[in-house]
Amino acid sequence: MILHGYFRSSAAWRTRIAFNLKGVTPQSVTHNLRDGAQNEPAYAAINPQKLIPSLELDDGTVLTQSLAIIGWLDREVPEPPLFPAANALRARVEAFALVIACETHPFQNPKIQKRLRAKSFSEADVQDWLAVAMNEGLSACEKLIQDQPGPFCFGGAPTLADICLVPQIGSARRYGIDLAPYPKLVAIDAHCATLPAFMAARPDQQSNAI
Ligand SMILES: N[C@@H](CCC(=O)N[C@@H](CS)C(=O)NCC(=O)O)C(=O)O
Repeated sequence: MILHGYFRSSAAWRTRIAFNLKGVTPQSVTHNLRDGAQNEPAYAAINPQKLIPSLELDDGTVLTQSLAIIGWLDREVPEPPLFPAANALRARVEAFALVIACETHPFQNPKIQKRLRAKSFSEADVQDWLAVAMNEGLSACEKLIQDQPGPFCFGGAPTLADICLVPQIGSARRYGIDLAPYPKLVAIDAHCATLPAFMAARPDQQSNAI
């Protein structure tokens, strides 16, 4: 099984956390997004969206989209579960994850930033674009867990919500977003950092980090 990733890709980071939590270690192949390796024909043949990550299964099947890869992994290796058993709570976990994966992270993608710069956005405009997108997403996420006691987003065990949150907080820090308005999210991120599965998935822990 081959996980196509890149140390700084937050979507790949999600899958690394999930694999670590399940105790599964796929072979890792890196594609340098900065050099545009995701656009090479060989990778486009694997993932028609030219996005990281992709997972090549041993029978040659290719899975794309980090949430689909994590869902597949959770069904293949049920323990520990990455979703709560209670139906409504599971829907809340999925909604939280989708706020990040569908409504927040896509705005910061390298190809989107490139398009903005090509449309003559100044660096300040690009930074503002990133800050608006991240603050909208993080602000919703902080509210979505207001009733939750912690230490993870939804209860006492990590779920897909935490798997999506940690890389998004990592991106927010990288882009200099003020996290003071999000004390619950910051506390959960700090708690996740105490778990080896989360720690080992960090970009700076990857052998190909540059
Ligand atoms: N929704 C996708 C997002 C994948 C994605 O956007 N990956 C980024 C890196 S985090 C990427 O490959 N970007 C390439 C580019 O922007 O050219 C997923 O969750 O897998």
